[in-house]
Amino acid sequence: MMKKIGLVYGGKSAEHEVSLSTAMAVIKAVDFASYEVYPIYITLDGEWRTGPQLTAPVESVEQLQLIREESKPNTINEFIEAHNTIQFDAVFPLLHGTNGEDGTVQGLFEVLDIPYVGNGVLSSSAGMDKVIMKQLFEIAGLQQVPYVYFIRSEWKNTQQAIVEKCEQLEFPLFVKPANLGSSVGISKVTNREQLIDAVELALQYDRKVVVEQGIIAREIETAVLGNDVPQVSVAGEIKPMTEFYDYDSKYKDGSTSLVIPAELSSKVAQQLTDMAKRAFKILDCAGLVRADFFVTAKDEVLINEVNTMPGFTPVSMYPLLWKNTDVSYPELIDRLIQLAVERYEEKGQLQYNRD
Ligand code: G1L
Repeated sequence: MMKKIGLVYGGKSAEHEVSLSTAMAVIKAVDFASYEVYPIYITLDGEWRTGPQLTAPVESVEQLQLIREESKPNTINEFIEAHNTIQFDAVFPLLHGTNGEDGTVQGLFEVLDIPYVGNGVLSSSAGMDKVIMKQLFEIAGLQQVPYVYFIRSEWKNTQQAIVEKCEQLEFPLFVKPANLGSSVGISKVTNREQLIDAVELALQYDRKVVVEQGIIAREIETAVLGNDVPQVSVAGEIKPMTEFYDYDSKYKDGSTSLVIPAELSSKVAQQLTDMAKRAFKILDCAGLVRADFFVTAKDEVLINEVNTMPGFTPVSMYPLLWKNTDVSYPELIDRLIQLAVERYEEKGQLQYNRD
């Protein structure tokens, strides 16, 4: 039986273009003999546009930027109508940031009773808040870098005390808005004066700020795939390519290289696998997650964060880690769809009160 899948991409986000290229990559890889593929484009203005079934890969991204004769109000109806006629077996939320990976679009799919790929509402929103994530990791007994967090009103009322608490960590410190997937509003600081400026900047992006102790360590990542019994890939390393590697080169130039598999002792590799599974479990993840770690020169393993919607083109870390674990990109897509269907069916068997 042909499965019907919807790709939801675009979105009101700075990552609009990344989403489009990800949708292109998925379309290129998907087996058109097994799947009916339907495009669902969200414009930069937040308009939802559905297109006719795709029966072959598209030539260019422009073809994915579906156009409409006249603009309609309340366009989410178009998507709901499409589902009513098509009955998607699963939809892919290929979206970034607000309304994409923060759990809100997943909530829409829940309300509409549409099966979807990847993480649910809880893991998506918990994964978008760095502080909530750290607190859950703490409960799971996962080692991480020391940190301090606070909200805007606490900063206003007790700035001195917060600064002192931050200074109990070791400089350099990283100051980040708690609530963002991307790197805006993040600073590396080496003294009190910079710290105060950085906090003011971060508070422009979120009411909650986290200050983390900097660490000299290798950056190692693993890919997790599954639902109740997740599998973990080999580990990969993000290596700086220049000697003068710093915060800017990581986030701005892209001057890093990926080494897969990462060179690690079997003890560390085992620890990464175990920690990735525990992180997946404590966040109640589904489908997939990329788990990011620090490994120090003394082979201490600390969890940095998990990404519930990792980069997902064939040259992104997550798919590359699986490729090196003998799961090709098209197989990965099949597996994620299968996991979405399994999870939806299991949920359908639950009893709800007074329904
Ligand atoms: F649907 C999956 F598989 F769960 C999924 C969804 C979204 C995997 C990866 C992503 N990632 C992205 O959509 C993005 C980070 C490229 C957004 Cl622009």
